[in-house]
Amino acid sequence: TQGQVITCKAAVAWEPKKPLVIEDVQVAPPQAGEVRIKILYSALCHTDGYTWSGKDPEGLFPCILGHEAAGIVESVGEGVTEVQPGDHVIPCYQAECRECKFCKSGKTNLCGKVRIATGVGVMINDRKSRFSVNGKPIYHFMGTSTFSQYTVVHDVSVAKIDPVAPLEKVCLLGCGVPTGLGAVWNTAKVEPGSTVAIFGLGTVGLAVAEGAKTAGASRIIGIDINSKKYDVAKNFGVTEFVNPKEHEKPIQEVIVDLTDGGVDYSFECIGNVHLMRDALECCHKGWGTSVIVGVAASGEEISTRPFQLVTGRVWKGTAFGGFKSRTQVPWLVQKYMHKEIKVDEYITHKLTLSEINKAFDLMHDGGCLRCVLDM
Ligand code: NAD
Ligand code: AHE
Ligand code: ZN
Repeated sequence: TQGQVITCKAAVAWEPKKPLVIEDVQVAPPQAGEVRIKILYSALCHTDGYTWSGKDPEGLFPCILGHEAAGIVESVGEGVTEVQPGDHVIPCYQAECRECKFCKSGKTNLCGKVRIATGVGVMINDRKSRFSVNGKPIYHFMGTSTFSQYTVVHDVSVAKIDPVAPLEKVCLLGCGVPTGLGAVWNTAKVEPGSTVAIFGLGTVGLAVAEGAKTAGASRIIGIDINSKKYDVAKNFGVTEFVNPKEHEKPIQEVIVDLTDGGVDYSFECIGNVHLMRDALECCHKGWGTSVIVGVAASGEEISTRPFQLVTGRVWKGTAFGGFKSRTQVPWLVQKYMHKEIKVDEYITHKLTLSEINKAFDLMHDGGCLRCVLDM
């Protein structure tokens, strides 16, 4: 197949909110600096649902969504040296070129090499897509497009992992789990004994809980409007549960009262700008830090009284938990293999690519954390 167009199945999002359609998609060979990957497993993340909803300013249609996956390299383009056919890999929506201003800064995990292309659904070389259906181009998504049996990504967006690792599990290390763990370890840098509040107990929020537990947090308060989340959340380290629906007072006041003036760290893992404000305002005066992890829709804006910051609270955000993707995803895989981080526990459902619309429906079901598609 090397050097040839591959025809395979992919879930195409033709229009926002319209059910995805399994199509025969033509996948062009990788060009210079590109890698074609046979995707074996792909999970769904809330961000796929967000873009599908039409609220993502970077969401272009028709496109192939998906960014939490694992697979095997099928072929590589000219000049690709770090991976070869047969390598087991995880595609990374946050690239790492190790050469750009961002990568060299030592201050961020964001990379500038291909971001302009991935934000508009094309490859950086020729600003074109490698996907088509009957000659009609289909946009890429987040530089990954993993809801396809084959995808083409930039070489700076490929993490080579231990071939022994089970791909049906470690696909989760492409987004949600690292995001939550890294928000705690890299962005907030939670210290032992800290108090933590987590808004939203989906996969990302639960991974924050797990990260906070391993960081030695003394209290981990989980906030969710779905009370069924508590039993699950306990297994990830949440020590107390607050359901805003069960309180008359604004939630930030409830948390402040519970914690003698506020928490040391809070994390918004929902994507709701009102809760982002609440998360900031439930932090302790003088030092409390709030990290925005959730993705809010186009046009939404955050607000608070500047006094909140004047009096020492800190507002931050995180992308992929601050992890340098190509360097640290293989390390996270090793941590999973050594049973130092959970992955299996986040997988509540398994379906096949042809059942992808059912998987999107499941995302709104309180009982679903991650649904892994067998491609
Ligand atoms: P999810 O839908 O599984 O979890 C969201 C949780 O929030 C659910 O448990 C839900 O019951 C709860 N919730 C909803 N409304 C609420 C409210 N008003 N008050 C309290 N709880 C409420 O989603 P997920 O996959 O865990 O992702 C969480 C967010 O993180 C999404 O916005 C996603 O786009 C974003 N995300 C960001 C990054 C990043 O790099 N920054 C990475 C992955 C995901
Ligand atoms: N296109 C969206 C931005 C969405 C967003 O913020 N994405 C996160 C990852 S979410 C993964 O589930 C991210 O990494 N952002 C940094 C980046 O470079 O995109 C919008 O709203 O415009
Ligand atoms: Zn995601």
